[in-house]
Amino acid sequence: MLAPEVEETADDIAEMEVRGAATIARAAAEALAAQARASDADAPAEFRHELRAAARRLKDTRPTAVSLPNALRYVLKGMDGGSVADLRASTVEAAEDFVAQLDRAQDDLGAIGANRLRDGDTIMTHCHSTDALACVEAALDDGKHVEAVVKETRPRKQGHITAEQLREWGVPVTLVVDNAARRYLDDCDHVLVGADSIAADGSVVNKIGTSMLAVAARERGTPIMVAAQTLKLHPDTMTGHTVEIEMRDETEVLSDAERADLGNPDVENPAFDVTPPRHVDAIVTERGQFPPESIVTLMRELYGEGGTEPWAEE
Ligand code: RUB
Repeated sequence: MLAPEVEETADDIAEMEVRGAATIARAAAEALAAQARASDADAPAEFRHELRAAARRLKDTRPTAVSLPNALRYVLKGMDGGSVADLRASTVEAAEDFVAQLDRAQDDLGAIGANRLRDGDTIMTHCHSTDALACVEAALDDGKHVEAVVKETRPRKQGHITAEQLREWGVPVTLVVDNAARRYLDDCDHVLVGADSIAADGSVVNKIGTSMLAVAARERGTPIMVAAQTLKLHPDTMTGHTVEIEMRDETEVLSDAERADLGNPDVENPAFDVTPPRHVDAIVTERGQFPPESIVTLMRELYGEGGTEPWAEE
């Protein structure tokens, strides 16, 4: 039986109460630990079966952020032992290790990203990324003054979360609608975004609108920096798989009543897009910063030749 925490976490991820690739990964690892603690399995096989079922329930919530399957993979690989007690303890420990690593990676990445930001720089952000904000936080800790132009990020307006966080840190923020980005790029020294997945060729999958911003920034000569811990590297893309782009409910774009008023046009709501590597200057990870084209070397080192599926039914 699935633990209530697993059902709650899966619903929260699907409804975007829990959102952003790193936060989703953390919640999924913690949900597997909750499943391990709650399990009343009598036999090791039954325990493993339950954990795999919980992982599948969590994985099927949102398809684009690879941090989610990477987190599940990490925890399930740590599940080890010949008794239910050993399996439980090792699963909980793996989940705790995962969360600790995630925090450490974000701190290390922040310190590296902060080196790219000079005192007095202005950044432009899109969506809300904890990895990207870790770079700003580290720059502020270094005593640098940073200002921000924050894109609203339709349709879910995650830019508001970014603005609120930056204001809490005392950063001067100018919030603009997405369509105003190009006008303000001349005032910005960097575009700073996060990622949901990085493909083997260095393509960056992130919130819808990132690629349009990157094209405009290239044209303006504004460097584009992607802050993405290695948890965002998508191992399946080494074997030719593409990253699935989530299509969300159209009511996030406009209500049924508004849609009816417009004569019921078709509406599409892709949540993410793909920015090609030639539009990205640097991918900043906890292992250093990389030109996008070289990220595959790190991917191979960390993930071997591709992703495994430890959650599959045996
Ligand atoms: C969030 C988004 C973020 C990345 C990185 O999309 O695109 O830029 O997930 O975030 P959504 P982080 O709001 O649809 O989940 O750096 O926190 O992992």
